[in-house]
Amino acid sequence: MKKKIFLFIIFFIPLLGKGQEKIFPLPTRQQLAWHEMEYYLFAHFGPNTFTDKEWGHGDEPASVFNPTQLDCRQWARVAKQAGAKGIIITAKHHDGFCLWPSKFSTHTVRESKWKNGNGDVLKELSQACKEYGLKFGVYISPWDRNHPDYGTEKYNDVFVAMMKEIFSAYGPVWELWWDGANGEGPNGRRQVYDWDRFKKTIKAISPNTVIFSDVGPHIRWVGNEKGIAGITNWNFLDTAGFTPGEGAPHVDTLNRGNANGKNWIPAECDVSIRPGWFYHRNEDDKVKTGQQLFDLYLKSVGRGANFLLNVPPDPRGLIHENDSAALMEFKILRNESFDDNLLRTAKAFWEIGEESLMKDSIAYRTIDAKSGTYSINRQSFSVELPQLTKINCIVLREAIHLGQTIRSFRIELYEKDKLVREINGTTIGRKRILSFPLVNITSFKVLLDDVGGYDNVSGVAAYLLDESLIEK
Ligand code: FUL
Repeated sequence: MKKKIFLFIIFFIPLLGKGQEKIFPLPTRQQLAWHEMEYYLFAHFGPNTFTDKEWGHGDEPASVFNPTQLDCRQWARVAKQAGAKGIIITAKHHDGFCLWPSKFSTHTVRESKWKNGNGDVLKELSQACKEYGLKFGVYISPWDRNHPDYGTEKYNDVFVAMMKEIFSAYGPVWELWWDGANGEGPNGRRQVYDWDRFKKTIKAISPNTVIFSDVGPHIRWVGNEKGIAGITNWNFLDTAGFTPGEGAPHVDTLNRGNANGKNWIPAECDVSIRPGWFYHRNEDDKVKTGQQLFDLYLKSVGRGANFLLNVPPDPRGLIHENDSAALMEFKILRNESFDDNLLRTAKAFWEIGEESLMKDSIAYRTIDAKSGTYSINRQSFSVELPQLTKINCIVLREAIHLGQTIRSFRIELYEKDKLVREINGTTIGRKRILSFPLVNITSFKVLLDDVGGYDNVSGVAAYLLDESLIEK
């Protein structure tokens, strides 16, 4: 099977040269690895699956949780076949029910009838993820409508203890998801969360875990539950004075990031394949189609963010047939669209006329021997195709390990000397997928009009998508 990385023209990017100062926030190694995850599944599962609710009240009897055929290996198999790279499970949603037999709660799988109280969903899912080579993530709602300590300082101890319990029994946990919702607990009180303590706990017990919340510390919410990132999407966010939930920045800020923000906190686009987050039978005919999912992929991954797609298991404890069918349609559309990079035999040239070396479709440019870096005017480039070629999609990648520095770019598409289309864009980030009405071209230029840093474009590819898939 062809690997996508080889389909790109990859530019060799130098690391920062001697004497150059780091002036932009940079991603950590864990965040860089997170960016490469691109697309993974969310699994909302718990008492709500059986009571047809979205937000349980926390007083549902544990006995309602009773999946008849629970099979986490089926979830993992579907995820793997769908090309998703991980699964994040609602270990505890707002109703407080724990999908593992926590010592710190009396509202768990242990109190349910499922497997006579001997079942453990986290154990089954973490094992299935390992077996299928998927990353395992957990959503643990800080809001808890069941726990008697909720609304008191003691609950912060409970929350920390639960996290430790999960991380030691089912780790490694790749991503930890802290929801921002915070309402009243059973005693009518709201909790004052000790976010600093929560963060320090994870840093100490699992430094490689990336933590999501509205404001990070590592991954931010995209500001909507539609799966759509801003067309301008900075990986930077200012968080001083903000907290997850009601204390978060405006949703528009979360959607686009802060152009001059102080921290590298990229956006994750969460959305459900169905109208609700939990499974409801009356939504079986409202599952998003492969084409709708592809459009969301363009609006999330194609805007430099990650795509977290919720596929809620049903009361059997299985991913419903309609959902898996849509996931496979989506997979086929991505393969058909992006398997054939039309630049495989193209040549790339840099503005100052540096030699471009073509090696098996991969272009390298060498580091400037004198300065050790490229100067800003060397960043634009042109691509020449061997023959007149139909395209309607260009993918650009930015060398984000050096930061995010491209503020605006232009692409000029030519048929011989005739300019046939111009595309204007702002940020690129990890990946920018641009789709447009079909053109017949012999070359194009990528002009980086406003760039703050060093040599930044690390890859370019072009494709011919089915016309119906062009971003709406
Ligand atoms: C929200 C929650 O209130 C929803 O139930 C769901 O879990 C969603 C992903 O996040 O804040």
